[in-house]
Amino acid sequence: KMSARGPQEPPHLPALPLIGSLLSLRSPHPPHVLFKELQKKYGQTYSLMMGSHCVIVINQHAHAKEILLKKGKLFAGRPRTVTTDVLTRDGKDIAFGDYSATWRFHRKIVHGALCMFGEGSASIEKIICAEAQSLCSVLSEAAAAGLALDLSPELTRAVTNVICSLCFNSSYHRGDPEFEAMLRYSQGIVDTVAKDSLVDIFPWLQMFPNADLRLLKQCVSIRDELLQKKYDEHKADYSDHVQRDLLDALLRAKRSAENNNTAGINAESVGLSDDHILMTVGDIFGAGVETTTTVLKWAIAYFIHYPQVQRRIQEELDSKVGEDRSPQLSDRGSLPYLEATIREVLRIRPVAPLLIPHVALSDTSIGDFTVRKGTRVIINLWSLHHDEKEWKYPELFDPGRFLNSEGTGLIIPSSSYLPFGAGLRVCLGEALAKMELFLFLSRILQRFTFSVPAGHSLPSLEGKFGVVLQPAKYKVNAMPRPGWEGNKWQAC
Ligand code: HEM
Ligand code: PLO
Repeated sequence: KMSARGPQEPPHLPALPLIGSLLSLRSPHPPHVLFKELQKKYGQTYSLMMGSHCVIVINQHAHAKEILLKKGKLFAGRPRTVTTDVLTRDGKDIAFGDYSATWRFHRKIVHGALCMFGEGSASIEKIICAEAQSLCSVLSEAAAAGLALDLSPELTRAVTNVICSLCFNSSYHRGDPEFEAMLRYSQGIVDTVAKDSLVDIFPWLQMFPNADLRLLKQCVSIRDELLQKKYDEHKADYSDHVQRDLLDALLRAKRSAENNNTAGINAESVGLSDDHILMTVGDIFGAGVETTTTVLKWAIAYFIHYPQVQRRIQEELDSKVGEDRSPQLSDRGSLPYLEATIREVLRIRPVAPLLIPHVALSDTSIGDFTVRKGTRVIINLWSLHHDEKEWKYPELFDPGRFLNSEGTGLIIPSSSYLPFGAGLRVCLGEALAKMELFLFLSRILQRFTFSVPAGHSLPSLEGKFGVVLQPAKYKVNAMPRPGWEGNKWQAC
């Protein structure tokens, strides 16, 4: 509905030529926090200039839903930036690629391949449970040695092996040099990519932009070599009759496009070039590793801060699953408190606090505000998830908000909650991520209690802003629960 005044420009931060609104964006806070603060002065929806680009920032769910759902197609574009172009060979991937037939086609293939893993002997559930079990064995060893443990490398390896099975039908052992290399390059990419669209203009990160770009290029070239190796191996023993993984699914689509060449459709024209395939797998692999690992690290950090939450999940596990078997996906319905906790972690520390920027594909509007074609739109999920009008004490970690008053069923108490985005650009891995979070967390909490090691301080809950919002490094004590001291081996 239009206001009496009719269409209007959104409030605008002061801007200067070349540097845009840089001077108004000086702040010790990370961008999502600053953008939330700026609402007080400019209102929930405002615009600013980043260099020569017009950007609209959204801090409320009504406008976010108008953009993602009601006008999803009008806002399905992605901006091109220097760093994402380096990562994705000029947007030949899904996440950073602009709206196009090729983008749609690749989403469809990935979606189909992920669904295919629902059934059969190599089902996603079995793959995840096997990795969760091997994670528990490592934790047992460390616990037996009484070590204060940085869980990050082992969580990453477990999550990597799940996505590695799905993408490449392979996995990594501890100490595998290829895995160690992957850990390093992926962190280098997380630290540097997508900074130029947002963060490059922030003074405190603009100190060494060239060093950042050099690091990014180095990391990307190591990643590309690894992807290329997997690709060559798959091409060498590809068969039309078996589809082992996502890469086979992409290769099959490519073969079939090549065989239909006569109809004027060829692999290049539908976007099935080698580059496109590599970049799509690179996206799924990268997203598959960095997102889920980050959420697991946040969850465990919060368990340490809120031991009563950890205890209540364990009580729920003890009464609904017991200790004679491991939790499985079919237990999800009977473990509402664990599910509520996962939802609360995704609310309080969203993986992608600014989503990925969207772009208006034609002249349009948001509420009463006019929006011109090409405008970049940043949806500040942080503001949605910490909106005081929608959430009581938004900084309080309280899984109970997601339970009904009897504590027996799950609810979504506010529409200001979009951890995976929504609409055409909604996360492709939502179902997979939720399965992983449930199976990993239920199994480790069945067997271990986490606490701060003597002499260490509590994990920081502040978060390091980047393409994903990661917790700072911390160490934990993993204490086997009564009955699990010997790490009973449990089948899936
Ligand atoms: C996009 C969240 C896990 C693959 C996104 C977006 C968010 C998100 C907020 C951006 C939506 C937008 O720009 O509007 C999450 C969270 C995860 C998670 C919270 C874990 C808890 C995964 C996993 C995969 C994945 C495991 C891989 C299988 C993708 C892809 C996109 C995406 C490919 C780009 C979609 C597009 O631009 O069309 N995700 N994600 N995500 N996610 Fe996830
Ligand atoms: C993570 C580092 C990898 O080396 C490359 C990579 C690919 C896809 C990206 C992912 C990184 C970070 C998280 C992203 C994902 C696509 C969708 C996902 C941005 C950079 C989210 C949360 O939106």
